[in-house]
Amino acid sequence: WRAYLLRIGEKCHECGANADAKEHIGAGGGGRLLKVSPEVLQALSHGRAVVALESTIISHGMPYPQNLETAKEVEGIVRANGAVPATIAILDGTPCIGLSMDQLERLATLGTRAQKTARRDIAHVVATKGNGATTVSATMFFASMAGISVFVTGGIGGVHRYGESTLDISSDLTELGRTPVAVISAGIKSILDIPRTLEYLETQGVCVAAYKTNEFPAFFTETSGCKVPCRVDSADDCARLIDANRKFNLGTGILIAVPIPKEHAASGSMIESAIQKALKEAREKNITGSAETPYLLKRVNELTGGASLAANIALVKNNALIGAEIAVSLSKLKE
Ligand code: PSU
Ligand code: MN
Repeated sequence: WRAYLLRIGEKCHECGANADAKEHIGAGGGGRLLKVSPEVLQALSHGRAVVALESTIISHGMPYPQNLETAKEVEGIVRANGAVPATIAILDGTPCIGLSMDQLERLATLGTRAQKTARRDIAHVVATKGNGATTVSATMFFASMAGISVFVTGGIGGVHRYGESTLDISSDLTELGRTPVAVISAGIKSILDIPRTLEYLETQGVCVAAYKTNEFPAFFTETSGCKVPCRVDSADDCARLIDANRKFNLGTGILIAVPIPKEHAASGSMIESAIQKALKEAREKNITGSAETPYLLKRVNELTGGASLAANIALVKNNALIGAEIAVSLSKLKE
């Protein structure tokens, strides 16, 4: 393992080619703070396609062993489509970009004993040498630091229902407003307030694009009733969007929302009623803050007899396929 990336123009020890990774991730910058896996390091240093993956979905989003199987399969799909997967997590206080199979297994078996790590938790987890599973916000932060511009996940956080009084608004949204990484997701769950989430993203200056549709998808279902301002119809469309965002140094993220594949959309009304029940329970048990999303995911899966988990796994895999295509297309644009 090498803890830094090559500087621009520096020769790679393994293949002799000149590196074209951004200089700020060289030895003097973030590189010293991150542990980048050899495979990811090679790809980044040569401008090849890399896809960042989050780890809260592994520790808190799915039960063991489906979480480990899914994490491995998702990495396999990214590879099969020409990109290098970089799962991101903090292990023993060190942010790791790209995990080995052992590390992936460790995270999957730690489960909720790993700390759910959003941006606000990064300093704490590092300072205490803890194990942190990064949410979308923290994963975007580290991906950006390492020079990775495409990130695949299942769903992102949003404005919670009644967020206008609780102020429970996921830091994923503010991160999208300040970090130039494109996030490929299946939209947000209807456990959240979708219209308010889209309003909030607009305020944050985030480009929200829907893939092959005019409507923002609602995770388990293809539609939410909310229109998006931008439609993309191919990986190349997405790459051009990311490229334009970068050229103008907008500094903001991009949310690319990919609807769950038709054949996998579990019965919408069944899941919706489970969501209502889980929401009611969460309120009765006073489960709030960062504990709310993991609780709701777990309960909805129990209430739907596993149908929501199966749908979740299917959509993450679909996102991985499209995300890899986008990363490949982007790496060709950069050439
Ligand atoms: N939505 C899902 N599955 C998940 C998450 C969200 O369908 O696993 C995780 C992601 O890591 C996301 C985080 O970044 O939950 C948001 O948590 P919060 O609402 O506490 O910001
Ligand atoms: Mn929250």
